[in-house]
Amino acid sequence: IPVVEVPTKPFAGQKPGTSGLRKRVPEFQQKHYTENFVQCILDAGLGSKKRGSQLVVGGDGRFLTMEAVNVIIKIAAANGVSRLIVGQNGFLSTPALSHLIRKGHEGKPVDGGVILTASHNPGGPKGDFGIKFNCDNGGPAPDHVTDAIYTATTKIDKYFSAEELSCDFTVPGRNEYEVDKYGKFVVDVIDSVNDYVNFMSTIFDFAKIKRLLTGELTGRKFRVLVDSMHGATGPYVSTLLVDHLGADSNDLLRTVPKPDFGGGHPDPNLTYAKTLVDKMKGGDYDLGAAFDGDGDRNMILGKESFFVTPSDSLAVIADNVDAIPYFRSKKVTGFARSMPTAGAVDLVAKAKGLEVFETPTGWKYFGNLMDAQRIALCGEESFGTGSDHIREKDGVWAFLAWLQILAERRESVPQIVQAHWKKYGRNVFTRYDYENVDAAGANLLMTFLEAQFPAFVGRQLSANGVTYKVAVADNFQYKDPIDGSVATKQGLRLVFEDGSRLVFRLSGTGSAGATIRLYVDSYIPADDAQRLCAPAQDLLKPLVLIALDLCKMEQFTNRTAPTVIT
Ligand code: VG1
Ligand code: CO
Repeated sequence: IPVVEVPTKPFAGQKPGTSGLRKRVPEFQQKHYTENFVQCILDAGLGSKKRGSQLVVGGDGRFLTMEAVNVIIKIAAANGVSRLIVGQNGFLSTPALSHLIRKGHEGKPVDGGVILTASHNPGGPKGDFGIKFNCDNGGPAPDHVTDAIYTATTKIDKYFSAEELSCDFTVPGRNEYEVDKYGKFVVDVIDSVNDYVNFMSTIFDFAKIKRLLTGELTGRKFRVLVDSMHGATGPYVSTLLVDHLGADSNDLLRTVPKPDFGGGHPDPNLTYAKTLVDKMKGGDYDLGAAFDGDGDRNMILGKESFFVTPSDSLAVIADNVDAIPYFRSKKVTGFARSMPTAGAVDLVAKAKGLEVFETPTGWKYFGNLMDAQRIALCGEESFGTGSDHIREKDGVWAFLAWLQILAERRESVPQIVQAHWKKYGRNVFTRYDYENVDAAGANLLMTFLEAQFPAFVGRQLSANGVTYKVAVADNFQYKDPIDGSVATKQGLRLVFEDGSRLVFRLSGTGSAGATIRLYVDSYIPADDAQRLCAPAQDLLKPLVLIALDLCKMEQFTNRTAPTVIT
């Protein structure tokens, strides 16, 4: 098969954001657009390891996946990559792909992976597509790598392609080709689900979870309701829950992955997973979960739709690590959370005498800490929870972790969470998202707010008769304790004297316009019986009002209400 050199020109804006390059599908469909980016991933992402490398390729099955896999196969072959491990039909959840990288292939290490997803963003012909490069540790490329990829996209003048190579990756099995210049090129098409399911069986005690679900453990069936939102988790969840754990397949919703997610917005939150929230309210189910498009996010609900904030979910898992066989078999050294995530896990770390780290938003910042074995468990308020079993957040893993804890404790979700608050106090959290606002207005809001920061410190701010005094006002900066790299401008942060916080950020995962995220959290001590279990929106109302007033939200965005409240 000949290798052809195709002349091309740079496209503006191929800059990876919080998690890969995400754009509208038509943008990716421009001639050479996808090819350019893939060539730059291979050159800048792999560097001197490109020739002879092995890569895993797959994604959440969204519109354009098949075309993109074809492009990757042809360009990889023409660049001297020796082998691609491709999920059948190009399908792999993000956590499953991370695992496949770490596992190695037929005894040889894998050098990285390409994930085709725009995660929680809608899909379809007018929706979003995305491409993300992961490194040989299984995790998203760190900033210096994505910066190098971006720089390459601004200079590219040609890419290489084995145009004539055609590979049917709908059928599992080995495909071998002879490529000019490089020789043998292999595409191994693998079952998308098996490896991940087997891996989960080594992390959790399936027999015990099964006894919980079937009722053997407590004398009463434990019912789960799971919403895969037509994203990547469906096949994994069906195999795990029905084939291995004895759940009823009728209790698994939207398990068939669809290129447009059935027209939905595959983001597992209270707004976009409302069907699940409503069904859980009936009280028939003990545990509810929803996952995003690529399967790395999770929302956890208890009976009657008791909402577990992701910040609390992380803390509860941290407090109960001993319930999970995987953690029992290793030394748990520390935990981490992203900066906007409420600090509930910090209190658990303190009680256990472990380290805790506060990182910028995005899973890539946890990688070094996990590789250095400083943390075993981490999470983000954006429905991301995971551990060092892989280097991505893992929705299905989080759900299994909850099941394992529930099997161990034999209490309900609300009982476990409320007991946690009574032990540690409660880190009440809410997030307001203003999606798709005008980008100019959003940028002005941030500039306007930051300009006032120096004057904020020491000031008293009040709303609804409650007053808070500003202790810190800054733009969050993070120095990686492992490699010393520094990430600046990671979010505007106001910390009050009582520890309450307001954080303002612009999203880095959108494809058009801007999304403003306002994060609010406050601590209620364990002995404040009156407020401990009150609704979060009531407890945080004064802080929200202060925040909206300070940033002049309505003036800058013309929005009187957020798109999503968590
Ligand atoms: C969002 C979340 C962040 C998460 C990222 C990727 O980023 O806030 O916590 O890591 O999405 O998640 P941003 O920049 O839009 O706030 V996923 O499931 O979309 O890969
Ligand atoms: Co995701």
